[in-house]
Amino acid sequence: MNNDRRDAKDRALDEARTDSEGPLTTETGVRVDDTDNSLTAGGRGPTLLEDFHAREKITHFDHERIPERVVHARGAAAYGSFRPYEGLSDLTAAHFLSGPDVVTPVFVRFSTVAGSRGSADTVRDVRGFAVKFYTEQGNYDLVGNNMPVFFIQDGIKFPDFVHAVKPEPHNEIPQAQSAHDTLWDFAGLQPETTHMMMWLMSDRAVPRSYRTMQGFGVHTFRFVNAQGRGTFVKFHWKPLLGTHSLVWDEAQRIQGKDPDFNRRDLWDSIERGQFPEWELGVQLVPEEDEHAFDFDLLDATKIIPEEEVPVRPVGRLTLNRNPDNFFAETEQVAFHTANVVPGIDFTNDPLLQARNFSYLDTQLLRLGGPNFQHIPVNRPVAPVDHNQRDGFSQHRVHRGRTAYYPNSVGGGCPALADEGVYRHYTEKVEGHKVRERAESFKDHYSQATLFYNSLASWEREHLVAAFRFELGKCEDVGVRRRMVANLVNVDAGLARAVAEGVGVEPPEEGSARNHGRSSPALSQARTTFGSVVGRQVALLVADGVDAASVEGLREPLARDGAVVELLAPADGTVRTSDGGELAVDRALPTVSSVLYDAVAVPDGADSVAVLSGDGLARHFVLEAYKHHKPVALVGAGAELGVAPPLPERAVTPAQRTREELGVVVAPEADGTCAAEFARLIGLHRVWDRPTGAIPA
Ligand code: HDE
Repeated sequence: MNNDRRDAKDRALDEARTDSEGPLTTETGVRVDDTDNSLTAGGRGPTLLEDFHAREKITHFDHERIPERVVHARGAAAYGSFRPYEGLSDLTAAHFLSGPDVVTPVFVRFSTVAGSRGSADTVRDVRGFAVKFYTEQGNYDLVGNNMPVFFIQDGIKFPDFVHAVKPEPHNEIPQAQSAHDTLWDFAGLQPETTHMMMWLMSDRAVPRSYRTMQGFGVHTFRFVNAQGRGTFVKFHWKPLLGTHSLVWDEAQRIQGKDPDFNRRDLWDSIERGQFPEWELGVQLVPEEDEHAFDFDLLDATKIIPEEEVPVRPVGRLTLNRNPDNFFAETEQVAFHTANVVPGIDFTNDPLLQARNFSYLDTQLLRLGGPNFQHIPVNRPVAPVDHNQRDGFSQHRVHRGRTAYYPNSVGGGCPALADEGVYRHYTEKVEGHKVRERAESFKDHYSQATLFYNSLASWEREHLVAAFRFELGKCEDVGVRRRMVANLVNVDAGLARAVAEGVGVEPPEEGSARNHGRSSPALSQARTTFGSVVGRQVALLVADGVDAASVEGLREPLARDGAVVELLAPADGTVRTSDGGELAVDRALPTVSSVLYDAVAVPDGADSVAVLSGDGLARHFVLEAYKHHKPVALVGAGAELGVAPPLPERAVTPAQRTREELGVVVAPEADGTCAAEFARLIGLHRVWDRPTGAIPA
């Protein structure tokens, strides 16, 4: 790597990095010249206990696995940096937010929640978005999700919720799926889940890429400045490429075609030098406005609508380095909500309070004891000095006679710090010891309705289809019925549409009526569009393809950052119509349309004739069309024998043009054709295209 990109964390990791340079040894450094044959009494005799090499090798192997995370087991991570746009010292004493000169190394882990370590990436689920800032004042962990609210209000309900969403205990089915009775049983009986269930049924639950998903701190936190003044704060991560999602049908197919789809995308984009970036934004609420909202700031099932409190952009996160070793770094990284630095404090959100207990507790089991902060990925770049000693896998060799405070024998070290220290916000707290839910936490529907009202029509269609899919997988009709009865409090039309799909009687009107309010910022129709960076574009080719037609599409798209691949019936090369050759990137049987964002069929009568007789090629185009992806048909490409033929016959007589349907049909791959194709790719998907009748 380029040396000027090496930051403090990267340099610190050098100490732990190990390259294999041989010769082979045991763990104690004794050289080994045979690792294929055990030590036996005679060539065919029993293996001898004294074979320390074989025993060490097998014993270590036997102990290679550690418990996977109880939630968020499946993940992928990368290093990078965070740089503020401006100093925020008026709001927070956090040094990493003190000005644009302070660049802080970070490690970010993305994850699904319910599935186990080996489950597929593109399941319908919440995504974790956990950021570890290695600041000069110690590590700060912002352990967020890609949705701004949560399923429950009080951490004591977390085991119940997780037991409900995880595979059912008697047969461990289904893996990484929310579509089963126990989750929906819980949701129907626990109305505080309703708002989050709306998010889970939305397109947010199937992100196209980690690079194209938002992140949220979810809880209301507190900034505290050097004078001790507090300000409530909600954190937002906004992807520079926009927030984009897969189609549910596509997401399911990717689970088979490439279970590592999101992980691979993150890895590959960093390797290509297309570094994923997010903007950090904050919503700020002065302490005196704590009760100014019609919901409770401490309730994690609520957002603060951006229209009420705007999101102020404060800095940029860039991921630019893949880890060296998945287990050592991505698996062993230990996030903890209570890893805070001066200037950032908690609130009394009961979900956050429980997390502040849970994350430390879980690492003790998962990483085998109290010394997990010694693991290289977890080590702060800030100096560490304390009187904690011993424990499993102690990695420090503490010198001296003292491990207590106060001491004189050790010269009084470590002395108490007198500057840059963490000071808890001075908050007055009083109350009776009670086990109850505050009155201000009891509205479970208004914001679920707000979310529904804010969606574009295609987003609503996806949401209704998702509810139908999920409840349709529930065997227990009572579970379906109860959930639909719950939805009527969100919107009667929504409940009716779901009821019709899952065969239960349409519900009566609910207690609440749709209030008609919306928060337009919540819709993905309002996200950033226009970039083709990192978009996967397939060009289907065969012998006889027109070289100019290929290059006319490939060159401009690749120049703008798209990843353009030539797919042919077989790997190797294809002959071009002018007698040349083009290298094939992948053979069609090894890929699938669901792994690409757009497809084009370049000109060349012979090539198109071959592709027309190839079921995989025809299915590729049809399936891409079904999943609302831009299609370009150049010259003879328009003759590809796809049944039913592309757009016209697939649409109602609205007399749409092919362009409106996101299909570019052009006689040649000139600048106009390429530009129009790129424009459509930049729109992500052609959502208005009707695809219900496409049989792919
Ligand atoms: Fe977590 N969560 N969580 N969670 N969570 C864990 O910690 C927990 C919650 C989140 O990439 C565990 O190290 C409780 C909200 C992420 O390593 C565990 C409650 C949010 C990750 C745990 C919550 C999250 C975790 C499992 C309710 C979004 C992955 C392994 C009170 C704001 C971090 C581990 C990584 C992981 C507990 C709720 C996000 C068991 C008790 C809300 C991104 O400690």
